[in-house]
Amino acid sequence: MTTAKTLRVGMVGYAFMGAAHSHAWRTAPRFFDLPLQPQLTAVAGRNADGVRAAADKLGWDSVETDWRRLIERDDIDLIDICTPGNTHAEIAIAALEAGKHVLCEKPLANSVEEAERMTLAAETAAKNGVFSMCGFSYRRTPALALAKRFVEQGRLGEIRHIRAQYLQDWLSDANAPMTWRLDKSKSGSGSLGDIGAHSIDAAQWVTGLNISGVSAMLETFVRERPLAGDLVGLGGHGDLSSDAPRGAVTVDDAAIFSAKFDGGTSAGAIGVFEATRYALGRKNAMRLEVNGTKGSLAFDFEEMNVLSFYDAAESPDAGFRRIFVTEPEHPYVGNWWPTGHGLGYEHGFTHQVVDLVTSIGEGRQPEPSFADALQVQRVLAAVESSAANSSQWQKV
Ligand code: SOE
Repeated sequence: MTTAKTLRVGMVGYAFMGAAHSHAWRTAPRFFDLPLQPQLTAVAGRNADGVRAAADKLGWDSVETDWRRLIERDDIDLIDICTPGNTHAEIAIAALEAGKHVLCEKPLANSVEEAERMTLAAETAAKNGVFSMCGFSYRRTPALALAKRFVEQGRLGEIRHIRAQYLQDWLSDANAPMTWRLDKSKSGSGSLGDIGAHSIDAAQWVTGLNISGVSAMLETFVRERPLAGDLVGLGGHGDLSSDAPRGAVTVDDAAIFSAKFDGGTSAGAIGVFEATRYALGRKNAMRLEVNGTKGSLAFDFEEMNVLSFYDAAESPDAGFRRIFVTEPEHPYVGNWWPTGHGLGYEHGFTHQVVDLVTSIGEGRQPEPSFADALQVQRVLAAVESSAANSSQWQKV
């Protein structure tokens, strides 16, 4: 029996991300020793039947139909925000002002202005031991965490090139329905913020370098799609009749940009980024390649348990070595299965909970902080502004 104190969680939203977070809250204390024991105290959603069904399925003790009630409740310590971006700022700031810790899905907000207000609220709350974190969950993929460890150990030397792609294909069907992810007023941007934000965060985090300027291009291939009522989740393939009412897609379908990195000892690093949901056959190819003066590393989430590493000190024909990141000495892995067995998509969210709860329990600011996520938001804004100005160079 555990003697750990509790951390009572109230989650807002219960679709794809809500399910992933629920699984993480339930699972983390079963595989990791945590200083606080998470409790799935309440979940909030506007649809009374929907939120009740989600609570039963995902394991929450009670429901609310207004997120404000979660914040008023004194039996809740942390608010977990799993809703579209247009709601993040209001919920996060209200929660922090009420003294509740916050976990907020990515991207942090729909604008730099919102992200700045959230960061100010976060920094004020942190002075009173109330913490916040943004959910860039890919940081917690063991192979990417190992990549960061290699960079910190100096095994890549000085960083020259960063190549980041995030390729999916779930929108390639022109009849796939409209979802909130395609509505700028809800999502802020399209592929850029939904998946490109992950690449930006991962590239900056793994290398320890920040993007200082960009030149960008955005494209929307399909400008109208069938309306799909209250559809949640990603949407999938369209089986709606061709005369179904259609709605305007107001976000980018694809984003491409080149970038310059600042900071660290590698003032000269340059990068290329690509994010799209139209790369047929690529399902969740979140890829990162880094070339340094001593070696290179490459990662692809479609083979998430592998990190490829090239060490220039070895014979040139040794090539890239495929490291199976499935061993107890690798980040997070020792708490799971016997050597060699591998992990999945959901583990990133579980590790996110582990890191968050550990930081809160130890009274430390968790990472990525809202300030870290604000830096990503500034890059997103610079990309949009460059693209709107014929790819003109835009400082971040
Ligand atoms: C959809 O493109 C999506 O679910 C993103 O919203 C997530 O952040 C990413 O993990 C997978 O793809």
